[in-house]
Amino acid sequence: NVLSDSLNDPTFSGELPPCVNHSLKLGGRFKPLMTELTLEALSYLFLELRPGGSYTPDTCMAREKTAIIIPFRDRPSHLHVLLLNLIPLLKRQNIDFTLFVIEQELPGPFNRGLLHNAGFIEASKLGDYNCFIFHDVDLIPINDLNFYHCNDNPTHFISGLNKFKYKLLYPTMFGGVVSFTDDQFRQINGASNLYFGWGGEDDDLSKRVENRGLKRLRKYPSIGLYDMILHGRDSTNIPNPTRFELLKTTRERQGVDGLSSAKYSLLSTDSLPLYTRLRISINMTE
Ligand code: UDH
Repeated sequence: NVLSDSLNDPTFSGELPPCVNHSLKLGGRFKPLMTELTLEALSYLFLELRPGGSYTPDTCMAREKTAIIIPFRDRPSHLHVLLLNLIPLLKRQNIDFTLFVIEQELPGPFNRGLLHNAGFIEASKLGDYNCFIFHDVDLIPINDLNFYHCNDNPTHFISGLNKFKYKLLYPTMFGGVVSFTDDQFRQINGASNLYFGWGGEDDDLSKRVENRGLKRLRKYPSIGLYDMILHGRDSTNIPNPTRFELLKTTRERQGVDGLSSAKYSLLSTDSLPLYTRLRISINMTE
């Protein structure tokens, strides 16, 4: 059969069978490992990743090519815990993925929306990804039946957080971990670039999906479970006082504020053992 030929014959050049969802490797809910390992120790654990943090299943053909985009600044311990849990889960699910950590340089308030856009643009220059999963660094998935796939509509991966007793605060929530195909993200003109500081940009994204006639899908309550690494507010990410005003104009801005207008400088691209590190600077006055 095709599978055993492909495994045993080094000259085999036929196509691998498609990866299927119901893999024996999946166990459902699991207890995450909260140990903070160094990046070096982690890289020894995951030697099968290619430089830049890419992985391709070798016994089947993944259904899509996925870029995991992690907006980041100064949270190394969270990143290491995420890598320790997320990489094995993605491998068990037979995902063809690359991990991108998009990092905003100081000074200036954090801008998560603009990091989404910059991550999407820069990752697209480096590979032909057709699925993008935007993933906060402090959210650890705890059920491996929560497939890191794109769907026919943008999808919110979180149905419950430990912080809210494994529920959500409100039904239109669309932050933390969300997936878009390449087309879906372009169709909504990406995320807003105007939210500096904490809050609002995820609600703006939620409205942008709705405004363009797309649906927001959500994982089943027993599947989309995450443990958030509890933390305080970052000093460079204080609540944005203009967020409520901005949210009133989402529809009017959507065509001109987004992927099409994202302005940033790419400072460096580093192919590290477990991820591609993209450093950018944002000029708040531009
Ligand atoms: N992020 C960083 N560094 C920062 C700010 C944000 O990496 O300095 C990224 C990171 O991926 C994070 C995401 O942006 O997961 C979202 O930011 P957040 O974790 O601050 O947002 P969240 O709503 O946190 O999860 C709420 C702050 C809790 C304060 C509780 C006070 N009682």
